[in-house]
Amino acid sequence: MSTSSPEAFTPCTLTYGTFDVLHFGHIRLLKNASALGLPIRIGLSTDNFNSIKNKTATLNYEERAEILMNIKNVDIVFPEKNWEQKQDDIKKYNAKFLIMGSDWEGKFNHLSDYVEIRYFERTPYISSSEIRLITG
Ligand code: C2G
Repeated sequence: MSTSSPEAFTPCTLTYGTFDVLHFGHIRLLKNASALGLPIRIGLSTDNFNSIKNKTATLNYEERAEILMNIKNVDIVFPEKNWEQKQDDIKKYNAKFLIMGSDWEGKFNHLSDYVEIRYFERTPYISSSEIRLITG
């Protein structure tokens, strides 16, 4: 698959996140993404962007990317370095859908001229920070 020009990318479903200590909440979101029938491309928060988001991750970018690249239907993981890159990413990766969990409800509606936005129910009672607490 050549990546020289944006239209070379097949249509996809795009999502973003830290995806630290991958758990079934993340997996359910990615399953919902798969159900849209297109390959999944993930803007993965860099370690630097996580600090901007006041988030600490147990795993570094490379480790989190390696895990995601081995999830069914995920064909590209690329760095999420800032909040503003999404519009360019939508064009570059030929995104038909942008999906996020419901904790982001409405936050990306300003992109709805470029892509179909879907918010999926966030899985309650599970989060990376809770797992970190339990596993110490
Ligand atoms: N998620 C979920 N259920 C959970 C935990 C997370 O559905 N129990 C979803 C979130 O809603 C998000 C995705 O999984 O869509 C990744 O979650 P995080 O890694 O917590 O992502 P976040 O730090 O919120 O980064 O530009 C957007 C940001 O990069 C999102």
